[in-house]
Amino acid sequence: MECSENYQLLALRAPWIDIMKDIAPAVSPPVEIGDRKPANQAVLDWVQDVAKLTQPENVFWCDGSDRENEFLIEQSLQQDVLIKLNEKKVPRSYLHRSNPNDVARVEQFTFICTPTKEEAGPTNNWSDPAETYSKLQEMLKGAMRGRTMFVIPYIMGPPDSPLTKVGFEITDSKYVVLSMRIMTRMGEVAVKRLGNDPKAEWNRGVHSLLDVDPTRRFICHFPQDNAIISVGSGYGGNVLLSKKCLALRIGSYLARKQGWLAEHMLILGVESPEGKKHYVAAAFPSACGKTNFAMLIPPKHFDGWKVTTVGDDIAWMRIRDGRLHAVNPENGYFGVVPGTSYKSNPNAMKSIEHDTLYTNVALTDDGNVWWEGKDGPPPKHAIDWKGNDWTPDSKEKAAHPNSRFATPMRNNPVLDPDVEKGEGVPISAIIFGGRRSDTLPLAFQAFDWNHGVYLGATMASETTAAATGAVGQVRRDPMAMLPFCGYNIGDYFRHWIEIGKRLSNPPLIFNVNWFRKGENGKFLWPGFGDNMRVLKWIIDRCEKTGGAVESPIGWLPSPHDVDLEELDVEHKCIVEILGIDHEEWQKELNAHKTFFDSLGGVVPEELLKQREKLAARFKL
Ligand code: GTP
Ligand code: SPV
Ligand code: MN
Repeated sequence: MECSENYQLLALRAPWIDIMKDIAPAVSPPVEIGDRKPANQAVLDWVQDVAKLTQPENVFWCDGSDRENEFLIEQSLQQDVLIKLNEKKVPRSYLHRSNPNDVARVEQFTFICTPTKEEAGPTNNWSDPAETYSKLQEMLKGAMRGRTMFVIPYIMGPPDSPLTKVGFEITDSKYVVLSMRIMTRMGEVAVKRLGNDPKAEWNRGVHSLLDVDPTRRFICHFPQDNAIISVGSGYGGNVLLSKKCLALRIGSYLARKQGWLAEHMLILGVESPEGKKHYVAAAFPSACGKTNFAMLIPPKHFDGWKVTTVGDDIAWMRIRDGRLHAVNPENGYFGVVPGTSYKSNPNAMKSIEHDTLYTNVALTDDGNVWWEGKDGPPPKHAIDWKGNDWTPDSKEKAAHPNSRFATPMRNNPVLDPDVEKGEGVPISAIIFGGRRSDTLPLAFQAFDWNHGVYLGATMASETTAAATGAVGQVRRDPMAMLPFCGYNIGDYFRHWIEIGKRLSNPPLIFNVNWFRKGENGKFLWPGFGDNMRVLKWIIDRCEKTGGAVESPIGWLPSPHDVDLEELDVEHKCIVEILGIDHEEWQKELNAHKTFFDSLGGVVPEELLKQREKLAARFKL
């Protein structure tokens, strides 16, 4: 059989078409695979309880070894969970298709189950813990019959960091096991870190695909128990419980209790030609440019400048010597595929050329992957993300707009050398940014910490395909944490203010917007590598060498404060994107008020005062 036909055939056997077949049949591992039980009695008891409830055919204890991984890949290929890609074009890489009803995070079915509704606050869905446990237990009864129950030990954070947390995820999805091996430090390292103390703290995560029915899809967090239960989904953000569930929702809850910060932020290093290095952390909402910014390649004009990646999605930050220090709790990137190209993000392209697990991209006839925005012309024929024939004339997209890659961070050619440093990297600047077609200028700097907290708290962004629901609607997304803050947002703001008081050397706080549009509806700013120009201004401000003018909203760079050398953008566009329009800002100010009012009295006094001061500065 021709290679091309082979790939088409595989594509047509997408598992969700065959409704009679169980979507996750059990595997029968040979001896010495799947049998390495940890010794900790609390883990053993918990696994036994979950097994009693879900009744799997067998229990598979994951150790993260190569042999285990090879076995699970082979089983996944046999069960059509994965399609092997062309070994020459994308070595050791695979394509997974999730159910078309299950392609993004489901915020409306995500719950914070604290003892009281007030603890979850006005921005979270809340449900009563006892009722929710009992509802989920009902759904999980016998849910793993005929399936294998995998037990995944993992840690979040570098092995020698004081912030590092142990988690165990139980799942009946092989895709989850394979992804967790990329995204976390999995296996022995976690078992060792946990040790034998049955009272040691660790996160309990239970996931079952059930029957991938959207009406039985719930992502529930029990912060007071350090526990997560996720049912009915097989999509990354809903099921890789290490990531949004533990590192952000439970993480932010623990962070407040323990006096640190768990944030939806990239962390990058930026080194000048003279060898002076700064680290910055940036919070942009989902699909708003974190991965791209974290891997930025400076334009030619910035010869000698180097950007390195510590993390692309999550930062855990603690205070050390009066400064914020950040670690990336993850071990891999679960990044947006569409729009990724050698032109926009060469480092991401190099990262995903091999050893990558793709979800919901298109498959070409020669076994390669394709997506909208990839370099070169589209293929004449491909199989789209749903498994259907696709040609450039098709009305539908070949790759889902929220198709993703999972790739080990080790694949990144610009991985920062200090990524494993347990104490973290010192943060010189924090950047907030959203996707705003109007109002928000390219960049500005907060006057001080509390003003910076206000910028974060009032951030807004146009919604994207990363979550189900309408795309392109402006919504307030404080600190890019709206879907990820595991407790009351008012307490979260207060926690930020308190952290500021404890910092003798706080990072400067900035706001950026790569997405402002001109009258013709086109982006005014080229973005991507050219964002280095803004980053350089930010570094100059940290070094106290950069210029800016005082404006009502903060310190604004003038055109001559930003290095625009060799940039092919008309001067009038530069003036437009750097400037602020007082009428637009009146609306923005009103929107801030509406947002704060909608939170029902939880907003700290300091931030209400910041709004008044902002309004007053416009009246001067
Ligand atoms: P999550 O993984 O969902 O948290 O997203 P992220 O913040 O890491 O977003 P990512 O970097 O993957 O970017 C998402 C989309 O924004 C991609 O389609 C990018 O091509 C696009 N994008 C990123 N940076 C820029 C930029 O500077 N300008 C423009 N116009 N688009 C950008
Ligand atoms: C996001 O949506 O912010 C992501 C992708 O980083 S997911 O892990 O699916 O949530
Ligand atoms: Mn994210």
